[in-house]
Amino acid sequence: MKKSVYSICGMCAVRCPVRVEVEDGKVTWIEGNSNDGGMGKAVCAKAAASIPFQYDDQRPQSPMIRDGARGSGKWKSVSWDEAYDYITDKLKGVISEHGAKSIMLTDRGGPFADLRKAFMKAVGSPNYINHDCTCGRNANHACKSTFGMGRTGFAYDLKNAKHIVLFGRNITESFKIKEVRNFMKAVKNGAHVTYVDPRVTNTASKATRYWQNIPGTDYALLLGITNYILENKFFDEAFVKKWCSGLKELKAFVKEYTPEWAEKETGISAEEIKDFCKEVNDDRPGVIFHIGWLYARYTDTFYASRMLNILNALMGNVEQTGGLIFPKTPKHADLNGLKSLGADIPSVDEPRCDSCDSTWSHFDNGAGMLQLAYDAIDTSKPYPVKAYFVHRHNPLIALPDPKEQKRILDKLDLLVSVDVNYSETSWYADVILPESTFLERDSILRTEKGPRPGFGMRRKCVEPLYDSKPGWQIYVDLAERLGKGEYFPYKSIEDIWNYQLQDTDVKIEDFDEKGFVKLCDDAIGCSDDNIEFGTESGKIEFINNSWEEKGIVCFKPYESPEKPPEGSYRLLFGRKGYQTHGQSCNNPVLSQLLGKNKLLINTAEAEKMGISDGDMVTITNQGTQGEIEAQVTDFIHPEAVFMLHGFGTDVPAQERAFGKGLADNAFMKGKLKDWDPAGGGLALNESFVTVKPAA
Ligand SMILES: Nc1nc2c(c(=O)[nH]1)N[C@H]1C(S)=C(S)[C@@H](COP(=O)(O)OP(=O)(O)OC[C@H]3O[C@@H](n4cnc5c(=O)[nH]c(N)nc54)[C@H](O)[C@@H]3O)O[C@H]1N2
Ligand SMILES: Nc1nc2c(c(=O)[nH]1)N[C@H]1C(S)=C(S)[C@@H](COP(=O)(O)OP(=O)(O)OC[C@H]3O[C@@H](n4cnc5c(=O)[nH]c(N)nc54)[C@H](O)[C@@H]3O)O[C@H]1N2
Ligand code: SF4
Ligand SMILES: [Mo]
Repeated sequence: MKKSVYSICGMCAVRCPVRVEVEDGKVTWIEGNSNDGGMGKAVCAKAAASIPFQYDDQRPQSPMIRDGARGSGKWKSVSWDEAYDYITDKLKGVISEHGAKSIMLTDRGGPFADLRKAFMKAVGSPNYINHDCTCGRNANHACKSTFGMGRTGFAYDLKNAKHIVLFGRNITESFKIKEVRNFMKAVKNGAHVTYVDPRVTNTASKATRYWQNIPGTDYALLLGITNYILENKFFDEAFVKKWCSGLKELKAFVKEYTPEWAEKETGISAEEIKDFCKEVNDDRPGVIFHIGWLYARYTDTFYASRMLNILNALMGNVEQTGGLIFPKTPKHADLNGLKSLGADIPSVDEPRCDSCDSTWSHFDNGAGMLQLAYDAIDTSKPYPVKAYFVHRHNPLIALPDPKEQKRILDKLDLLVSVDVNYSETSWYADVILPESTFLERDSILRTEKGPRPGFGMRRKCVEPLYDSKPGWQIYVDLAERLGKGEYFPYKSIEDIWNYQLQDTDVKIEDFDEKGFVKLCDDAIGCSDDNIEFGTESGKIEFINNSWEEKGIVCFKPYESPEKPPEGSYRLLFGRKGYQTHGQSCNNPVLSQLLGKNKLLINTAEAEKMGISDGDMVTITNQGTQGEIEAQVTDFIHPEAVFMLHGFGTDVPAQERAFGKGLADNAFMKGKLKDWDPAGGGLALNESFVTVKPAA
């Protein structure tokens, strides 16, 4: 028997709408859900590789409890009841000794996190935290400190843009499908694209202007650009007058940062900077300065992102075709949204372990800050944190310095990983709970923002192959066992969906036709009426009081990045279009396309050391050494080397990937502590390695 199921892909965090074909209970095909015009039938290679992943035996097949030292790889396969008993026994001990706040949970954030947030609320802990200190936090806080809202509080109208400016936002390789399709439409329409990166990427090849700046100098370049734009009045004065505050202070601050100054700092010529400014002046308001996504890079990246936000404001591109658009929510259609699963659970009146509600109150405390939670585990300050649930998250690859992380994790009484793979963190856990894959499970409903807001549904396509459970079931079961069942009274996913939909006119059956439901027939267009900034003044604030009151300046004087010590290179990283972080390296098909990572090194530098393309080299960072194949290329700045993130796994159960390539985060010793109190993001590109031919 053959059937077609509309669902939501789970092979990366983008979570595209898909259509899946199933024949005799097996998945045979996956493509984009073409009911969604932005998507068409397109999916990426990672989604296609979900089918071999689904039928792979190198993934956890039942709950497992550690049967040796942490990380020893000795496991006992157990029933769900045994695993739950083990976990609840430990949790009850932790709760009676330290209180429920001693439990924390981290996950990958996103539209399905509401369930885990509600679970933590039910348990009585304030410590829900997501992955974002290593991803978009700097950009998020930069947007919050200017526009008063998070990074996803606006969408980019790429398709209609006249000029797209990308600072290391490698939009065609580190992609979202709908976004890259819109980007390519703009390219075809003749839009200008300015791409800045010390490494030539696929996106650089689509650009009309490529700048190879000295690594770590984005902020200098942006200061030079802002200076020239203000000096020459190349900005939307009417918009700024109406909607922005702090122009006078901004002008005074950037006065010294001329294009000529920026040339010396960045290696980009003053003349080219000026030409660029003239071009964006002609192209505005359809100019988009992308504010950064993985902008957890340098100690001043928050300030670079702030300047990108300010440049958007200067372009007057808000709610303009080809600019920044407020993604419309059910509220914009005068309708109710989904009811949060935590809405009827009493709020938790305990301080957060990461102090994002006190010391760090300028940060968004919904997502928290994992590096600060690690400090709490390590020091028991502000209080002991003794139990840690890691859901769809792999900190031992995603955060720097796995050795240091393991030292800290050893202080826990309980570490539980809920994963579909044997991740590095699962392998170090006390208990692995295998979640059913996205093809095997239903998820809670999500809100889909956009010109026509609505809701989306992930539906189970096939029965679980192994003894796994969907995430919603795991948390319902655990809540029940912890005596909190009253807050999670759901017997089925339909109970959850009906709870979420209770304030709307939408029914579960309404999702059958397309896989999603739109709440209005016509797109809600751009209008000044939609403009609503979340700042205290309701304006775009070039100087934000919440930051200044914490003693953090909004206009930070420029400091040059550290030069690599003699014989060293700055370690950069990124991703390719057919990999997802550390989770795809062992995929049966993707591991054949991309079996390991290599070290990109500049040709002239390699020559100095007698290194040829394909040679093995030894890299060292503060005592950590590894061997990797060199890829000698002109396409990288001489001060830097580059490797793809997500390789070099030390988990033997990932047989195809084990020992292949190197893990970039292992060469970032001490970097758990290197983050900017202004933006909160870790400085992942502030590590250096020495390189020499392998012995
Ligand atoms: N050095 C360095 N560090 C980085 C980066 C880098 O490039 N270099 N990139 C940063 C970025 S941008 C990010 S977003 C983070 C990403 O960090 P993570 O969020 O940790 O990475 P992912 O690989 O997306 O997913 C984490 C885990 O989710 C599991 N998983 C996948 N699907 C499912 C599922 O359906 N259910 C469950 N329960 N688990 C699932 C995967 O097997 C994996 O172990 O890393 C950051 N850290
Ligand atoms: N195929 C695929 N797509 C993905 C993901 C995936 O795992 N796989 N993950 C998704 C996620 S979670 C994220 S956060 C995004 C990340 O997407 P991006 O934000 O685009 O980040 P990266 O892919 O890490 O690309 C970083 C680029 O920054 C460059 N860079 C390094 N130093 C500097 C500098 O000083 N200045 C400038 N201007 N550039 C610099 C690096 O050379 C690299 O090319 O990708 C998303 N899309
Ligand atoms: S980008 Fe590819 S892997 Fe990621 S959700 Fe979309 S289709 Fe799936
Ligand atoms: Mo990310």
